[in-house]
Amino acid sequence: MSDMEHVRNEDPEVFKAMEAELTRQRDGLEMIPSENFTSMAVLEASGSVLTNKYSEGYPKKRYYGGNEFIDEIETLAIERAKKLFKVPYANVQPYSGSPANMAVYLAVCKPGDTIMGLNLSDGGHLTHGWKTSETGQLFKSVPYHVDKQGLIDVEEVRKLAMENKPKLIWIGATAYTMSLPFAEFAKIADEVGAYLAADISHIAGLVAAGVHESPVNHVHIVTSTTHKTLRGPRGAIIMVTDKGIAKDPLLAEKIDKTIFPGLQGGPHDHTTAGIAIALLEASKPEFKEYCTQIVKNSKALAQALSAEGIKLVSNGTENHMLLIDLTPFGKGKGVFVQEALDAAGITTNKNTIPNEPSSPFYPSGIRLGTPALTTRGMKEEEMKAIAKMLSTVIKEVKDRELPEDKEERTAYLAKFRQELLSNKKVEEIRKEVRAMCAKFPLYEGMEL
Ligand code: DSN
Repeated sequence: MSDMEHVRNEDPEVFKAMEAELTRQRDGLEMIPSENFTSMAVLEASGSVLTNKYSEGYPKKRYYGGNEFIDEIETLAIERAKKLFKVPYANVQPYSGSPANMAVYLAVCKPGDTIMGLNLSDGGHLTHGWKTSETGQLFKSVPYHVDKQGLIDVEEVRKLAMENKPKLIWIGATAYTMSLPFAEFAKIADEVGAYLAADISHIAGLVAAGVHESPVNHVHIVTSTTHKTLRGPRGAIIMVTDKGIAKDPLLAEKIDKTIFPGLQGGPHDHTTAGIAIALLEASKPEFKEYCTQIVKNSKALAQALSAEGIKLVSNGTENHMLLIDLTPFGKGKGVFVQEALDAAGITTNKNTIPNEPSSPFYPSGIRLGTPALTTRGMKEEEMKAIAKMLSTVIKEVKDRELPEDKEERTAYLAKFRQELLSNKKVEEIRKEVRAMCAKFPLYEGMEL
């Protein structure tokens, strides 16, 4: 019997795409560092009857009846988050990372206030004040950068903070491979009287497992998505630390009010249940082993790629992520490498690099990570083999040049994609990828 027999019977079109997506996840190497595979328990909760309920409000303070079991679930999620991250307060209702971060702004800033975050092409996130995000338009954004070694330039942060006296400083990243300097940022934020918020979306699992330093003793607020290294469903958490409550005893209350009724309506209770389960899973000794292996894999991959002559931003990694710098081959090569790797069954994403010489749509880097591969059980041995595959594909397309003219670009890329379909080297790597994936089954027994 299919696990999705009702979808199959009622909507064959959606079913077909779902089936193809399961096959894609099973047969390929998932190397986008912000993606992962949840446990079956998280998956079951996410697709459960909890999606039927309205629960506006918070446990025991709802605007709808019939919430006694939802209250139990949300309370479990909150208590588990507090225990795992050692914080006095958690809100598990944000729909995802961007609304969670927006709630932080609205709880501690007024439109027009100055804020600071890591510049996008230096590895920062859109919601940390980038100009095309509302966060860069509603607030006066002063971005900070990485230095020549690719490390966050703490001296620049200090200088900019002294000059601009921000209300809020973000520490966190989406494309940063080194450990985050929470203590240094805390000194700066305290000196200028700013709120310090850590967005640990990428490293939440590593923090929970003690594999990356926790920001909790240094910052006032912590935000995180729940679906990356934490292996939960697609959602987010906002936490306030003791330091945050000491700065403003009403901070937790303000954040609750900003999430609901300020920004959101009914929480996604099926997601809340998935978050509760993921937090329980993350408190187990196996999760510590898992996160330790993520970083070992990442380091093994970095070492093997460097041995293949592939340049990495900051020359390596201290977390789950690597950022390949393709500029030794020219600028804007990320699109060719991402497309060619896709054709080979290796999913990554093109990404800007510090001092990006091209543009965010045609950037010069490739971002990759090991959380999803590690979930499948892959170890250092596989990382060495994958480094060779990556290097072969990169070298196969490194001489491609993007036409300057926009229309020519589109036509050139369409032709490039077509050519990839009959590229022998890419085809060989595709076979190797399939063979490796077959040794590390994903969602065994799940039938669509
Ligand atoms: N889109 C996420 C990532 O890939 O890092 C961040 O929001």
